[in-house]
Amino acid sequence: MSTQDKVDSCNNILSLDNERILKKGRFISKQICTETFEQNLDDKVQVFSSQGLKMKLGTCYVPKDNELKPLGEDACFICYEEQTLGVADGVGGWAATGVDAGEYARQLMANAIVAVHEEHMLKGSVDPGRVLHEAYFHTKVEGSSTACILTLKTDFLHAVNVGDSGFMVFRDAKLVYRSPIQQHDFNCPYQLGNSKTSDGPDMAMELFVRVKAGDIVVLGTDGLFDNMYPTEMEEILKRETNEQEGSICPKKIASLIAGYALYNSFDKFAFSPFATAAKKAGLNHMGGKVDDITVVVGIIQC
Ligand SMILES: [Mn+2]
Repeated sequence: MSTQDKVDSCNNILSLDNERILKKGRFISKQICTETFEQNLDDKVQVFSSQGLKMKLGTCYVPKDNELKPLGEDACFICYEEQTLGVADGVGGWAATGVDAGEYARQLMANAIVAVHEEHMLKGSVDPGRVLHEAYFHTKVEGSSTACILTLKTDFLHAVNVGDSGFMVFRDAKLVYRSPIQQHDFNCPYQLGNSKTSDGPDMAMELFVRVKAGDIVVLGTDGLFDNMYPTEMEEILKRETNEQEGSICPKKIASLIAGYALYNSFDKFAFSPFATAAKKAGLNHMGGKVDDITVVVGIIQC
């Protein structure tokens, strides 16, 4: 039994597979959780402060084929030192008015990096909610974007999410957690932006997810989640973790997952997650969804 396992079995402060949502004044959460997590979390952090986990990180971005917009509309960042990562997806609808929402997403993520470093230097730890607020208030260009920012604390992930980007956690190549999405309507996610119709960072959902060594975090934009089922990601993880025995490369996994999603996105007959969601909304859509695809993979280690 590993140290982490012993710790978990001796201590039932938090059950492993539980994700708790802490309701704070400035955060509005769509998922209501009545349990109070804060006190337990403090206890847990004190008890295990010497056993911090780390993430090995890798990313793969496949922008849509568009000569006029070679960078696409997604953006992402990794701050390894601060164990913090983020993705953003500029909302494509802006293109009709001549605005490149990719620029909004890129500035938002660039400002998030600055905020992460400031948090780290001034406070010694990173609060993704504050990072999102800082990034939002410094992003002044036109456009709007979804965003998900995630940081690894001692033995849990702390994340904020606006819209339909998000993350999944896999344990032993099985999905154990998936972040909820926020949307106003089918294919119309909550989105940060400076226009009157955009949402603000107060709309972010704040999430806490317990993790342990060996877990694999997959953060992505809807170009990933609309084209690939978790079971398909599990297949890749099962194969890679069997073959590599402990020396799994996060960049390779990110590339394999992004490649698979890309393939599905061009399949005109696939019953993709996007097609399933469309059907639920009473719409007809066959096949995958052609979109920018961003995948960030974090492999949790002792
Ligand atoms: Mn997208």
